[in-house]
Amino acid sequence: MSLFSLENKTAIITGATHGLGMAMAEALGKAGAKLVITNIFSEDLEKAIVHYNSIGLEASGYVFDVTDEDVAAEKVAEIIENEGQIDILVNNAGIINRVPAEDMKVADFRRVIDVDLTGPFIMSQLVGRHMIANKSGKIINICSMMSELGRNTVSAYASAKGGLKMLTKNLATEWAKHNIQVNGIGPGYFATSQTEPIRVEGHPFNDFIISRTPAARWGNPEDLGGTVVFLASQASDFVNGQVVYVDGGILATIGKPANED
Ligand code: GCO
Repeated sequence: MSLFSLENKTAIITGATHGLGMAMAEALGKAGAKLVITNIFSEDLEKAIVHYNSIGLEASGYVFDVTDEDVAAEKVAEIIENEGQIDILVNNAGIINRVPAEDMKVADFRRVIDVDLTGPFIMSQLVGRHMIANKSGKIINICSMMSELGRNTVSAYASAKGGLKMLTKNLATEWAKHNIQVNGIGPGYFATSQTEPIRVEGHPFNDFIISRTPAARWGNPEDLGGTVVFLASQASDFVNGQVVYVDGGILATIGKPANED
């Protein structure tokens, strides 16, 4: 299993104070990585660090907004000074705003693009320069079903996540020569706080997702662990510019009529 070992590696995971980010950070930590967690909310970050430490994982936290390039530059420099070489960057921090396109405020659209697309660019550039100097690195961008598909009310999110898929391919193209692999993970529909409003019992979306997913269930955050460890490890050294969809088969199928099992 040494191909998948992350011993002596350090990973930055943005926004990993709950949900999918936390589950992925735990998987990286259990594979041996030292964790560096960022978030804009210091209280959430403190709680998350206590949680990571309580399950035996080494983790440190840095409070900043990934969309603020000047602050992010200072913080990334501080992280490198304190933690040493950064081997893995997971661009996980993201937001969603569900509003019909005809009603969405331009400022709200811009904010989603800023957090979900420009933030990963800023972090990739800052950490990427350090990885270029080290001649090695793994960058993992957390994409979405919405990197491929549209859905009512998520125009900003789909635009950002579609863009993030292309940023993944572009950075892979530019930085392969520096031995940096840039890949994405596209989670399907997962049971997290982000999907809680559309997962409640009786909500039509809940039944829709279960019938739309060949695996016939919502994903559990732990379902992402194997993929993130693979993409962070030596096992994926010749995998570059791919988005791995972990979706219970959603993107493989056209779906089925309501009356079919
Ligand atoms: C939605 C969901 C999605 C998921 C996920 C799908 O409103 O459709 O929240 O956007 O969060 O990204 O892959």
